[in-house]
Amino acid sequence: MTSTTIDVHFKQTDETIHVPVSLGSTMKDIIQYVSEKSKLNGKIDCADYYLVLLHNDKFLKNETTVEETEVLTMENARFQLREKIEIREQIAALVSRNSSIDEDENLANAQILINDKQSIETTNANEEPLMASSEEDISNNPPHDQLVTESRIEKTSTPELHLALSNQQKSEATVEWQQNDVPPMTRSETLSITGLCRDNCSVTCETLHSVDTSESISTAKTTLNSNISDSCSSYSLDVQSAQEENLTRRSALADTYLKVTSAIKDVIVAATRDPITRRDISSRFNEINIVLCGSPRVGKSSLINAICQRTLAKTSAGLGSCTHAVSRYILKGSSEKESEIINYQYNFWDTPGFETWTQEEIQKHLERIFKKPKSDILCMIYCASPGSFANLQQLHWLLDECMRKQIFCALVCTNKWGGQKKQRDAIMKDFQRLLENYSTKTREENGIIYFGKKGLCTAVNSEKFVDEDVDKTFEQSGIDELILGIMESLDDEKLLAWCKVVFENKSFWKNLFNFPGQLESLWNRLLHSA
Ligand SMILES: Nc1nc2c(ncn2[C@@H]2O[C@H](COP(=O)(O)OP(=O)(O)O)[C@@H](O)[C@H]2O)c(=O)[nH]1
Ligand SMILES: [Mg+2]
Repeated sequence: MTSTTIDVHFKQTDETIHVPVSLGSTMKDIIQYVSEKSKLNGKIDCADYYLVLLHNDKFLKNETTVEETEVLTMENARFQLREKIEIREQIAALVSRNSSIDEDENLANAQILINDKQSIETTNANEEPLMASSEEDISNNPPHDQLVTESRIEKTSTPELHLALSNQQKSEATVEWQQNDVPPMTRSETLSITGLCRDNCSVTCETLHSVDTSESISTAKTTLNSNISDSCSSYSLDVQSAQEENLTRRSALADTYLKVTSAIKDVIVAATRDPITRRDISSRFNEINIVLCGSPRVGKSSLINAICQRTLAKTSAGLGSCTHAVSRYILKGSSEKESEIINYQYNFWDTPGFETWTQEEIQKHLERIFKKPKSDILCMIYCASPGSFANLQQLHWLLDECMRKQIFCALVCTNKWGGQKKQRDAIMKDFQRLLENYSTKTREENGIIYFGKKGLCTAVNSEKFVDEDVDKTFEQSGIDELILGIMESLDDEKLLAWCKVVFENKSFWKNLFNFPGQLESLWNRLLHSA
């Protein structure tokens, strides 16, 4: 049997360890050897680490032998030992790469940056009765055109000057946004600064604001004036002479121009205290919606908490549900990339009122989410738990509506140990029967039953379940599989957004290595989309 030495770079300690191996040595043997010989003296949990072949970055399963890797026949082949959790960073890097290539404002742009400052906000139904009572909701809103907040910079310089601007800079030159979802505004004021720039850069900034922002408006005006004159006075270029200037001067002017654009944004941010308006002022912003349906107390909130590994929604242990109306739970944050702020927001629409919804109401509510500007519905998750009330006719309507809108549907039997097996089986049977209306069953793997790109169904236990009758404890189960199932089924442009939903779920990323087939396919898809 051939015996030789291979080099393994241990990323965490930045050491290279020479490992004696034979053809039959497994990756697990190598990991153990490196762990013992490294500075960490074997004080690591080998289960948290994995080996890759550096030249192709391929994840190697623990049982793989040296012979199977064919590493001994390669020249300068090197292994690297990495922490499993690092897969998140690698996916983040891929997503980030994707964003810099594709500047479109779509879901594929959602970024995962490690330093993201995530914040969680729970929107109480009382604070913002979104979707709760549509009639009332709509009548409280000002007419659509009254809510348009617009800022425009018009630049009428010579064509030569424009040539000095890159495409991105040009697109920055006109900043325009609309937002239809702000609370009623009481009066409007126009800030208009024209003729300050000698190159005919005229700036008009108009915003709607509430009464209590008048002070901010006045500060904002001053700031705007001073920002613009500061920026522009340093380049008091005449358009005529600008034509004769060299490229350096032109690009300096372009920089100034961008500074002005950014100053305008700052001013508008300062001019309103309304968080929604502030949020929407960002030049790049995406809202991603996940709709949760099912009767009250079936475990919708618990499931979302388990998926995100964050306490996004309150759960209730009492008789009544703690979410009486339709509520939105928000996961939001912002990332900074090349000094551009990219805001993102995930809305989880929790629908405890679903039980009473008619077909028209289902259509109306989904339509409203669907029509939110810069929004997309990532998927719909329907929950039913053994023994709980589930109206199949209603679920049928819901599925019809989702399919019409091409929304992926995950039907989940929650709290799977909470009832009898026959109840659980009956739910799963109903789910399958309904999904078969839209696609044939394509496969069944890891407890997930797939119906192509249309939907899936599965049973999970979102929280530890203690069965006191038999004194037995059931741990959380089926969550990683569900996350992966949705990941596998969503289109590439939605895949990145879903990765972000589960980005903080560190145990999921570690456990991903228990599903090597899925890990590989996920990685390949991400590489492909990047
Ligand atoms: N053991 C266990 N309890 C669950 C599970 N899902 C929900 N629960 C419990 O069921 C109750 C209702 O859950 P909740 O998520 O608030 O339901 P919602 O009204 O549909 O959002 C809470 O006491 C949860 O702790 C589960 O999968 N396993
Ligand atoms: Mg809830």
